[in-house]
Amino acid sequence: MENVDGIVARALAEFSAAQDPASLENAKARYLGKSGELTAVLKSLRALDPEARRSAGQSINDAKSRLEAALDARRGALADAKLALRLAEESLDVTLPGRGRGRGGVHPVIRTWSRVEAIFRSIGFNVADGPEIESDWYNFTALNQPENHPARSMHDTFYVDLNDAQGTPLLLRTHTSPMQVRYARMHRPPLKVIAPGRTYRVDSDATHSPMFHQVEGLWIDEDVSFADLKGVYTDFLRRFFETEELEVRFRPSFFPFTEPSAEIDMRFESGPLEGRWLEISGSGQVHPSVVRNFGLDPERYIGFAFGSGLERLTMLRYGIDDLRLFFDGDLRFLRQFA
Ligand code: 2NL
Repeated sequence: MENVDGIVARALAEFSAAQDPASLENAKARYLGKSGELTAVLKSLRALDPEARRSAGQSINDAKSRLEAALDARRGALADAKLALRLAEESLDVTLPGRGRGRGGVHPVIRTWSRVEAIFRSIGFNVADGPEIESDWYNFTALNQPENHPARSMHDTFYVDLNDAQGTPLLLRTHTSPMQVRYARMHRPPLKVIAPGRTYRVDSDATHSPMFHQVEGLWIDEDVSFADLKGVYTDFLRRFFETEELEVRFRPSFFPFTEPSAEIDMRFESGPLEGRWLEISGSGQVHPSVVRNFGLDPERYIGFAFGSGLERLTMLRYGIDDLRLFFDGDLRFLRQFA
């Protein structure tokens, strides 16, 4: 039947012209579908006599098989082409050099923090860590700073729009002392602890940042004296700055939580800062009321505390002259410590 050969020829041409599976399946429907051309021819056989119908049916079934085979081949070819395209597009050049990972560095203030911890641990101090959001009792009241104390003013302290379970205001701690109060109330003497950490005050200029780092130290026992404070702190400074050529002096001062109180000054006997007295820490004998707030009898227990700025220690150790460098995030500065 010449008719069938013509249909087969057109179908094969359309199959190989199909560029994607959808057009291929559409082409298939036009020839082999319910109302496809070949299907129509098959239906027309009903009009023929049995003899003619058999031979015509045979050739149509052969034609169908050829078309099915061609379809399968074309489906496979399209799938292969699609895969080849994807492989080409998504190919990886495994010989390219890696992008690498940027190496981080430890911030200079955090370096100081670690050094301070290591030095104090080595002479038997524990390290305490606690909340940066504090109640005003731990931050002020327990430290002998009563309700009308100026340090409690909104101008000096960041208050949080929340109260604690007792209804007293919460605030960002202005020093790490509240942690030492917590520690003292949780442990029995001898108390020998430092509390390094972030602290906050409403203050921002060339020499003050609203967030800064402090380390406080506390040693309480039955017979801890100012001589111990001087010994411990001098040893700390000499080890921190890695020099024995360092002098320390105490100057009378005032803090609400210590009595007597002293400013600690230090002086290098050599180097670029040679001979200049530098203020390095506040300190004093812990006030009897504060010892009582530790839950201890001030007639029996006595000791000292000090508070030093980690930024200040870092600036002196590395010769940094501007506090703001610590907080700008300038990599040209930070990389020098990586
Ligand atoms: C300063 C002053 C100081 C303390 C901190 C302290 C802590 C407790 C009890 C008593 Cl729990 N005192 N800390 C004492 C004296 C001075 O720091 O201006 N530092 C930069």
